[in-house]
Amino acid sequence: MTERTASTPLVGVIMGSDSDYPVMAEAVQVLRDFGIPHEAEVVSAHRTPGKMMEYAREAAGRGLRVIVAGAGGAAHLPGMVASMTSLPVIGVPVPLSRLDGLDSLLSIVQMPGGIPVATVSIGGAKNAGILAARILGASDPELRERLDGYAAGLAEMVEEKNAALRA
Ligand code: RP5
Repeated sequence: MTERTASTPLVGVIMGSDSDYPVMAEAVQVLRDFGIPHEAEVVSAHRTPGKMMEYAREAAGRGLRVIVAGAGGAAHLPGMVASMTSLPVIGVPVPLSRLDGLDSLLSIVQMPGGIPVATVSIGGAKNAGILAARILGASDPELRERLDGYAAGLAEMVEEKNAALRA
């Protein structure tokens, strides 16, 4: 699966397999909702290592500003990509059926000093998308306003639920 928005993508969402897409789709959805140009592509550390290297090395030059990388099991993709680009990389541990994602989490989160991956929770692709938006929002006041609006909407939702509890 490959997805690319019309204008130059700012966020690259990559995943080790198309079987990761049901999880990673939440990151893609967030980027769509915030109107952030993005692309989504399967790039495997183990099955397409050459493509992974090319993707990581060319990402900044192509205009990408953040990479969201999801993988499951022996989840080497986010760390390997982070070792070949200075763009911020957000890692999403994708849960597989056997170890519930603990293997994915530990594979992604324990990076050696010097090569950071901002790891979200197991299956936390939604937060990965929001974090990517926040990174871009740091230098984009208009996007930051939309992020503030989103947070205000969450607070409102909680209060609506409280009102329903009190009714
Ligand atoms: C990882 O292996 C992928 O990220 C995926 O989570 C896992 C299993 O891949 P498939 O065998 O379903 O293609 O590299």
